Amino acid sequence: MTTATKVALAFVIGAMALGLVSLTAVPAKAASVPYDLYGSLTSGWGLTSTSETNPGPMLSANAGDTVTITLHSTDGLAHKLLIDYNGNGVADPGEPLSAQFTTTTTLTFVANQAGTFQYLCTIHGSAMVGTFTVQGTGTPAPSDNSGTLLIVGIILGVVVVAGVSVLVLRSRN
Ligand SMILES: [Cu+2]
Repeated sequence: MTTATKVALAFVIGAMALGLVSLTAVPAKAASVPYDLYGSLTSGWGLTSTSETNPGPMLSANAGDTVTITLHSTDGLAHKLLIDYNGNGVADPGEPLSAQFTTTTTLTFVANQAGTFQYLCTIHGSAMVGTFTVQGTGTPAPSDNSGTLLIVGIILGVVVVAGVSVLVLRSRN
């Protein structure tokens, strides 16, 4: 094996190692986060029908996750869940808001803002509140782009390694 071949081989092994590193560096795909949330005017919110408190349980997600909250009214009264991003107590455009429900309904939204927020029933206000926390930057790369970014990164790496290898081989002739 010539020295040039050894150098080229070393670069190839290096490129494979870089590829492995870039594989592990790809961020986790956005997850689906399901919750069941039970509510009543006199008891507040709970993850089960028998554990309602006010304030209710802390709900959490990572930025970019799709959150699905299955809502249940345990007192037969009408409720309406709001994730109150700006904390003003009323539903604003862009804030997740469920349909009004007396039995059950489902609220699905993408957790696109990082931070700690209050959730509440817009009908019963401070009698039915809780905390919703979103970890992360709030501007995650779309999950379906990570594969493309990885491939582009590997191609760039191979091109750079090939170029350097050619230069090294030429310098030895
Ligand atoms: Cu309510």
